Amino acid sequence: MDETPILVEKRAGYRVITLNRPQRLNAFTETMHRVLMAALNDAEADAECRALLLTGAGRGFCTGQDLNDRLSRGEAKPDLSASLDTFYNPLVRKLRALPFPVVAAVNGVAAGAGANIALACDIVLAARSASFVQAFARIGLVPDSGGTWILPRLIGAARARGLALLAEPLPADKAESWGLIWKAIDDDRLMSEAEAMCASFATGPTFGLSQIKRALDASEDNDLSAQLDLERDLQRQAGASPDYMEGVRAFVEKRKPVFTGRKG
Ligand code: T3D
Repeated sequence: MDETPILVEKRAGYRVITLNRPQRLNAFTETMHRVLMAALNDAEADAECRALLLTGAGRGFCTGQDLNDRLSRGEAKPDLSASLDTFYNPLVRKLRALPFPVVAAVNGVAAGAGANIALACDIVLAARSASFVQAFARIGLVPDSGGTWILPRLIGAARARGLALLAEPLPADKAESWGLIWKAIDDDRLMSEAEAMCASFATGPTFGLSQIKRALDASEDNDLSAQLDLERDLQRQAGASPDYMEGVRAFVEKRKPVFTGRKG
């Protein structure tokens, strides 16, 4: 079952990464973590890759840690902090830091760390049949993979507490109306919309987009004054990029810009 826990497809300017353990609703094993991280590093190192689409095979997106895998190792009292340090935390940091947009196409249930990995992506699209479950409380755990950080920021304290403590599924439409995700989409249109979005990002001003990611991430910790300084610094770099000049010229010449995505 685990021969290819991750599928990678190269498209023009972007990659599609599919979590591929459908019989377990794409729950994570250590092997899958390692293969996924290698795929993300490979995409990052490829100058032609300007966007990433993350989705799941079968009827689920991802249900977090594979609980069978943990039990089958016979670990009576596993140190879960080691699992977070080695796998989940580097994964969330990597997704946030990739220098291009990451789109999650949540094709089905996203539970436990699977939900929070989806929410760590820059744009979250979800099939209407999908749901988000902070399943951790059902097994005596704490939401991880950034869940306790991102939930209150996206949907406020009351809803974050409800989701985390009750561990009830949140349907995609409600996730959209709460502001947890960008958009819920009819199931049969999810992948085409997600691919169209990535194709558009793949011809976008990638360096500028990466600076937007940086600015928004930093705003979570900065006060207004520090953020104004950061915007100034990032704008200096963005304004020195060829894509800025191309964007301005294209506007004035009333044509579509042709962006290189490069910094300089
Ligand atoms: O441990 C560490 O390293 C620390 C890090 C922890 C991070 C975490 O993510 S902890 C949270 C782990 N995840 C969960 O607790 C979710 C477990 N899954 C579920 O609660 C349910 O599967 C769902 C509510 C998500 C979906 O339910 P349903 O009824 O649609 O599907 P199902 O029948 O439960 O699942 C289908 C199959 O996938 C089933 O196998 P079977 O019976 O057909 O052989 C089920 O056991 C398997 N499966 C689903 N999720 C997992 C899983 N097997 C192992 N681990 C899973 N996480």
